[in-house]
Amino acid sequence: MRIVVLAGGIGGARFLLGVRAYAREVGAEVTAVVNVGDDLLLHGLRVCPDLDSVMYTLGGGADPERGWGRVGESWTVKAELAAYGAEPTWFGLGDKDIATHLVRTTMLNAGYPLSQVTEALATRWQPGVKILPATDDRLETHAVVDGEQGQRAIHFQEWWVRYRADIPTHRFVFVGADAAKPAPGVLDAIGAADLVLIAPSNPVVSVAPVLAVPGLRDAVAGGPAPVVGVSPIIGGAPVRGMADRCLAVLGVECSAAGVGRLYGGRRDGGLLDGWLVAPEDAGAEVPGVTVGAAPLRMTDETATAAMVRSALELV
Ligand code: GDP
Ligand code: FO1
Ligand code: CA
Repeated sequence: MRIVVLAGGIGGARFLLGVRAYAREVGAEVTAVVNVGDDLLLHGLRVCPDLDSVMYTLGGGADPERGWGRVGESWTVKAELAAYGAEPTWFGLGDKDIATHLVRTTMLNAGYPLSQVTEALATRWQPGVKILPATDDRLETHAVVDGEQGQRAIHFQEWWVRYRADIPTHRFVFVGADAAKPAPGVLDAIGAADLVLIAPSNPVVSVAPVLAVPGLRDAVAGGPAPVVGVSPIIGGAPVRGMADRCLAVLGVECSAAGVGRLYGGRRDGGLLDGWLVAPEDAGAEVPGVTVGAAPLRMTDETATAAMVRSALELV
């Protein structure tokens, strides 16, 4: 059995722990197609928050409380940069994490595509699933906000970290998406999949930029495998993070049903065959989609693997 998971950062990473556990039980192969819209160039270094969240989490090196970066991190470089007055001061890189960005940036500068660099980094972490960036090309999420002279676009990280997603926002733009190609292996994995899962990741700024890569959405919607999504919204609120603010920008209700309808049923040109919601959201209706309810809190691998089994039962 082959399983493909569309994933962002922490929600994607924790879900993948359960998918991997399930896959080990049944002898399945897992490919994660991960968002790169959060990526940024900082102090000359290429930082890939969602790829790193997935790699560190599956490799046992993630900080469980913070939800991003390395466990047991130190911040000497961050303090030294601050002593120089180096901008931005609102985004900090940990010392251990910087080693990842140094290796990645060196390889990228030598001409290797991000997908190959990601594979090379993963030889250290042995994540047990194939981690693919959605694209090797530049694809950056920007938020269009009110500026002093009309609207302006700011990088997703400035919107998310500096402004905590709490400024008047008109829309999101996936800069570079039009010209991006799916990374090598992405379309093949989707075409050969027996099941495609949409992780309980942020639908607006984690999953949408993955689907914005030309050809990727069509490969999922028109592919042979059943597609099941898992709701990141429980009881009308995100489990963590600011998905509510992201959904508000799109005018989408922050509910399990709202996100399910945003993805839409395959029958109506959407993506989903099945949509898994939490017990408190049972009764949510998504036209053309089989909706099921199961506990959706990813407290440990066993609970998360049970979510995967419930997702499979829907199709
Ligand atoms: P990010 O890129 O690090 O922001 O992470 P993702 O986009 O992959 O995931 C963020 C989403 O994960 C948020 O909208 C959360 O609501 C969701 N999430 C986090 N923990 C859980 C959980 O235990 N269960 C469910 N269903 N969703 C979760
Ligand atoms: N999030 C923050 O809130 N503040 C930070 O200084 C910060 C630094 C950072 C460095 C590397 C990395 O991989 C992630 C980092 N994050 C930080 C998390 C990140 O901005 C977002 O949570 C994700 O991009 C949203 O998916
Ligand atoms: Ca993200």
